[in-house]
Amino acid sequence: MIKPDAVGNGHIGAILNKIAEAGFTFKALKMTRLSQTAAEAFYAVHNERPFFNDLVSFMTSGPIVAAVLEKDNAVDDFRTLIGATNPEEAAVGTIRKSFATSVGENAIHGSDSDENAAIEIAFHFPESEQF
Ligand code: 3AN
Repeated sequence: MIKPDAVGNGHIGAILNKIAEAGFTFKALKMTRLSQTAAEAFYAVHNERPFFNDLVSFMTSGPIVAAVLEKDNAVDDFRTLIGATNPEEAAVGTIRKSFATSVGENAIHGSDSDENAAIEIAFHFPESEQF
């Protein structure tokens, strides 16, 4: 997901271009806005964390871009491409270093395992929108 901060700051095109240049293929893509219920469900794993309410509020604050990406070693390679959760710690050239403003508003989300990727793909896209 490209998060509301990066969408609002006009970075959709630049971020999609970086993803494509890194060798990922787009299997699904859409702009949408998460409801409160959807954001709470998506981040349910974090619901005991102190930042949960801020995270849900931020993720529902504007549109996001959801994508399904394909590549060998996609999960690890995408997490390398996006960089550390805190943009101050993210490596130069990563998406978060280039486009994120803070640890809470960090421009982009990537699945952390193949198993969670499958869950998150189904969360955003019916089979008819996956190619
Ligand atoms: P990542 O997105 O790098 O996998 P997670 O899964 O630990 O990081 O956290 C999910 C999201 O929760 C982050 N993308 C960020 O928006 C938010 N978040 C994580 N840690 C913090 C924190 N210490 N303060 C505020 N928000 C945070």
